[in-house]
Amino acid sequence: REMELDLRLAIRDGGFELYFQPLYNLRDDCLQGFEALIRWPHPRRGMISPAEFIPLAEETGLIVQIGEWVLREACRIATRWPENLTVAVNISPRQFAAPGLSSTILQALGQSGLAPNRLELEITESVFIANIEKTLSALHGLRDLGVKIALDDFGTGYSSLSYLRSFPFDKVKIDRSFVRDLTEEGNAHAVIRAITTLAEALGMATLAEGVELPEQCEILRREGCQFIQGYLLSEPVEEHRLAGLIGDYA
Ligand code: G
Ligand code: G
Ligand code: MN
Ligand code: NA
Repeated sequence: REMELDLRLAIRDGGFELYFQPLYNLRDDCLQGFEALIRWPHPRRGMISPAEFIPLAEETGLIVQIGEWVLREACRIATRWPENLTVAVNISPRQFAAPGLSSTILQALGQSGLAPNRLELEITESVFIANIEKTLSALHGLRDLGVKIALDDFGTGYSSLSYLRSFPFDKVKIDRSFVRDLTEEGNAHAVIRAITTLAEALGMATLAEGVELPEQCEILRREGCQFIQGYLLSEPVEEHRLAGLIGDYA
């Protein structure tokens, strides 16, 4: 397929870019760090969204090489930020299952000099579908490297609660579908409260994704959610625009 060939060329020629979106701490009103989000400026087709090419990269296994680039680049860029800021990197299920993820992470940390606790890995519930025992031992292995682990898109998968109980995630990222409906009138805030209460009881932080309105932010604060992310703060931006955001939110 043409797109697959183009993906291989982009891997070979360094044809991807990382964008960054701020993660904001509502408890102390400080910037926590940024999530790295890959972009593919295609020579003929313009900017291609990861929603379009990550599935193909997963199918073909090319995600492993792309993911290595993302990890290296994200760690390298994060070393230029103030030392209290973290970088979050998405790890797709195939990348998680492939051998060598922890050595890739160690390499990215070693080459950049980034402290392990400044790197946060985002995984989705779908990694648990494979083999729960293996998944848990892989997660503990990653945790032993000193990196943080977040559960991404929480609430969209199957029996989320059993996964929450089986591994001590540092953070649970509440899917934006729960945030979209958040108004004073509806009952969506009750779901947020239930999730933050549960996460807190299990010793995990919560972040709400897709926060677009000040009203949503205030409800989230009130319902005990610690972190937010979304267009209210900023869309994902290029590295050269981060200094401005760091200044605004520091
Ligand atoms: O940034 P955007 O909303 O367009 O991302 C769409 C999807 O692509 C999201 O689900 C996001 O998690 C995923 N994604 C973005 N960057 C990466 C990446 O570097 N690696 C992986 N595996 N997924 C990514
Ligand atoms: O699956 P993941 O959470 O990694 O996906 C992150 C994606 O969510 C990014 O591609 C980003 O473009 C998108 N996103 C970030 N903030 C918002 C927001 O406030 N509203 C909506 N609709 N999408 C957002
Ligand atoms: Mn994510
Ligand atoms: Na998400």
